[in-house]
Amino acid sequence: MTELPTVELHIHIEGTLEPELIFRLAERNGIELPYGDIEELRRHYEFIDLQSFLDLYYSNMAVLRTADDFADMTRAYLTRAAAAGVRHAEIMMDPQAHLSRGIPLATSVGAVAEVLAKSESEFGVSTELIAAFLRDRPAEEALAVLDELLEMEVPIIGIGLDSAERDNPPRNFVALYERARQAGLKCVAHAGEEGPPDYIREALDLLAVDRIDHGIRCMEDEELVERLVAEQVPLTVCPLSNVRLRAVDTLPEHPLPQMLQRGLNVSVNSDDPAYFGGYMDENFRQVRAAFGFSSAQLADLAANSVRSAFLTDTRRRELL
Ligand code: ES4
Ligand code: ZN
Repeated sequence: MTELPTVELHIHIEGTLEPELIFRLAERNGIELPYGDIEELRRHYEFIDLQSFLDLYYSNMAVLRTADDFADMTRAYLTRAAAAGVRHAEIMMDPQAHLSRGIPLATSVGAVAEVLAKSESEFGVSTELIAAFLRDRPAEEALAVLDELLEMEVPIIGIGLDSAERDNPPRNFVALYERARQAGLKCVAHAGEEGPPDYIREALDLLAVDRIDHGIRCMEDEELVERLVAEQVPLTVCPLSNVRLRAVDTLPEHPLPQMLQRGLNVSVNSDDPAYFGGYMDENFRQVRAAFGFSSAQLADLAANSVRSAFLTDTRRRELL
């Protein structure tokens, strides 16, 4: 079966690191993993909240050491994404998570960017790279890393904000977003995943973001929903992620149908597919099964992704 052509706006490249590749890279780099085999590692993929996932996500990154490791991870994602029907992907990565382990930006970001430069010709997936900053680390560190990225002239289209959301509000990163915007970068931020609706408001008012990653908790705040509808702010929703991190209890209870019904600009995305049970194809398969979306609703979701992407008009027309 050929997959529905899709555009992916919310994906962390480090979240595509599959257990098989973790073991292969560990062996290649002479790293002793705290798990005897893949099955033992997989037993740790039961999460109770965002933090319990982040602990494993950061711990597994220890196998990423060389430029080849980052390149192999990126190629594995592009191969899988192409098979899932993804035609354009805007990919986040966490440079600080590697820099803090002693991996230079030239190795981590450099290798990912080099593979992405050929993704359209080699995999049929056009791509953009977004440097995401860790909100549970100091804002000064984020600023210094952004400055270094700008000096390196790595081809990033924008910046993001991720990691532990609770008690790490967008207001801590005003200077970072000001500098990014001055440099001509697009701005996105995770907000309203675990954090309160007010963090979505802060990301809009204080960081002037172009998109909100997740944003599902807007549904608790009617005034905010009305604003998001009026301004057609893109919300990059990740259904399987929300279930696995227990932002919602079950997929049938996910607010996605209500969000579409209200006229919010929502898209479906995979977030960290190696951790949450599936790539774009599986996210679409499961939301179709749970909600029985009509072809008009599926077309709305697809159109929302295309219009919310950071694309040239030429490429946007090709994807519509
Ligand atoms: C993330 Cl699901 C999620 N939320 C926040 N930060 C993240 N980094 C990677 N995945
Ligand atoms: Zn995310």
